[in-house]
Amino acid sequence: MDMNGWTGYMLKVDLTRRKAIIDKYDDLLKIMFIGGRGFAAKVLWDHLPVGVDPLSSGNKLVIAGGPLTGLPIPSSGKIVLASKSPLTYGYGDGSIGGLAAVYMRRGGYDMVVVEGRAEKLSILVIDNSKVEVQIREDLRGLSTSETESELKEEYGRSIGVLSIGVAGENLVRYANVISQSGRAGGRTGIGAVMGSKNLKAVVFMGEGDIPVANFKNLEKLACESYHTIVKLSNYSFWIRQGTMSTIEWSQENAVLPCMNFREGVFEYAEDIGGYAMEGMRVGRRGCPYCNAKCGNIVEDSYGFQSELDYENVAMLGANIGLGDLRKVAALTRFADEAGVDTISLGNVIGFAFEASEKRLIDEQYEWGVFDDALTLAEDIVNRRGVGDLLADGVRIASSKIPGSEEWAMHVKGLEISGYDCHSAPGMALAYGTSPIGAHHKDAWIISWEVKNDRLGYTNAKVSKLIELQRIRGGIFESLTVCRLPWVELGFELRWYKDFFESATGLRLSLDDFFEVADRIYTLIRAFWVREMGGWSPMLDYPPARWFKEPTTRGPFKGIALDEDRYRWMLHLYYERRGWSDTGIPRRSTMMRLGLSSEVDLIGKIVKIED
Ligand code: PTT
Ligand code: SF4
Repeated sequence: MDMNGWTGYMLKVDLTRRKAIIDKYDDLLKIMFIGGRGFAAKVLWDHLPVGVDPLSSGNKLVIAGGPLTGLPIPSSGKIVLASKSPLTYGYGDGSIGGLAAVYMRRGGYDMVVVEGRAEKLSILVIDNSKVEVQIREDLRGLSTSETESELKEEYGRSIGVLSIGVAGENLVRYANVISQSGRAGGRTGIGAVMGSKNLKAVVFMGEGDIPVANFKNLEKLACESYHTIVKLSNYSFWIRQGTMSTIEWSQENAVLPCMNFREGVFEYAEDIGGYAMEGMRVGRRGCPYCNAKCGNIVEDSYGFQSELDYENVAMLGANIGLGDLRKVAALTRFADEAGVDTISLGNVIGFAFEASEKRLIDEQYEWGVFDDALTLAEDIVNRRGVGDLLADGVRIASSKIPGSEEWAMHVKGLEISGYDCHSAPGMALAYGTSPIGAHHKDAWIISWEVKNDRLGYTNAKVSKLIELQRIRGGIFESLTVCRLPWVELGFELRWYKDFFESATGLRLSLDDFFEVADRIYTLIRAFWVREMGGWSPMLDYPPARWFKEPTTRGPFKGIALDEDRYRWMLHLYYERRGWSDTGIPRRSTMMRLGLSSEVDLIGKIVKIED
């Protein structure tokens, strides 16, 4: 059966042998996993050797789109980048917007899987069905924007580029991948995986048509949906501030991380918030096919252009005590050029500042001092001095700095994104159970929690969390389109069912999509269990600081998480997911979700319950 929406092809590239094969993949994958994250999880499960070193040539980089990626509908220019993570040693992925998504699909591929290691620094050029691995030592040490400009000079402007900076080349474990000077993806260390493969960049060119079941209908829907989006009530404010208004929201609700997540309020929040940004803004950027572009461009303290989003400012501003937005922008630009994740970088700098304050390291840093932060960031991406240790992330660094474990702010090795959870148990559980480590992508439950039941540890929160994971981490990551029109503007979910039907010819209900989402979550959990050789609920806990050290200021002063009640919610979460008390998927759950061959393998590694 020919199915539309998907091209049906994957490109497999072996960098060691400099060989590429175009392969038709099994149709069943489309129905069972849809695309993007679903495809990546299945490919990594099926083809990655158990226990592989994430920075060895045996690891694989998966670049995957879904059936809506690159179609002319709102915010479809996104792809998933996935690998075994060098930061967590478990499943890792990230989403990145840009022309790479569009040209990969127009070039004829739903996914590209890269394995091996090039002998010398190389680029991968995918020009429709012509694929080439080129040695490009001349690009070594170039920033991501220099790399992209150089490649545009050579290949023209109609290309999509994914590139790494020096952080990826130097195997900083939280190096990410950058595109179009401000699109950033793969905070789980996908940039380091590319670096370990000597892969400086991937260039996509594609002129083909993406097969669609009912193009007329899709066109009509696209037209209606673009019009609908601009009429949504929050649209004009979103266009003004994008994610930056979350700074004020987080401050008001006392969840803005401050001083390495000690507090949830920051005295200079107003100076780094959405309104301050508006006064400085010189432009707006974003992803292809989006009419709600949210990348805010400002001039940094050196006069260069930099893109500001909430996470960048929360983590490289409030969390390190820096209240000057132009200087925060300079740190963000540094991160973009070096190709390092701003969230982890903000965590690591906060961690180092605290270690210095407590005299656990010899280096002297001070909260809020820009020069200290920049020097440290430079040391990290170049792996110099203490930067070498910090380039491995807070989990590894804290294991070598006695006395720092309780305030190494991570879950499963991935540093926490921008929400303090002393007084947000639902968000703490979202971080605890996210399938990649502490990231808000899968469930930004905090907005619901603040409105509905701030401090409760309840059944309803667990249900809401799973619902959000199914929609955000399941539907959006597998259709592989941007979720922000839905999250921020209230663009309704029903549109995506209609887009899906026009693209593929298949009508799925919300419950059908949820089943796919549950399959993906369970497979990813099985992957973690396989790679860890077992599981402990402690791996699903947030850091000790939030339980043991109440905040000292703001409206929730004196509050900390309650460990017993957190444990109760976690166990309820396991039960709802059909996982055992120790967090391992049950045999019956895996069978129900059609993961029978996976059950056999996992059963050889750990004892699984019925
Ligand atoms: C994402 C994480 C985020 S989430 C931000 S800001 W955010 C940080 N941005 C960085 C950056 O910038 N430079 C840098 N060097 N590192 C950065 N690390 C951080 O990375 C981004 C938007 C945003 S802005 C968000 S929430 C939404 N995320 C989506 C998602 O995850 N899936 C999806 N289907 N749609 C999404 N839409 C939104 O995309 P990671 P982008 Mg990103 C400068 O990658 O690894 O998932 O980490 O993709 O194209 O930049 O768009 O307030
Ligand atoms: Fe990209 Fe922002 Fe548009 Fe989403 S809303 S597609 S992140 S520009």
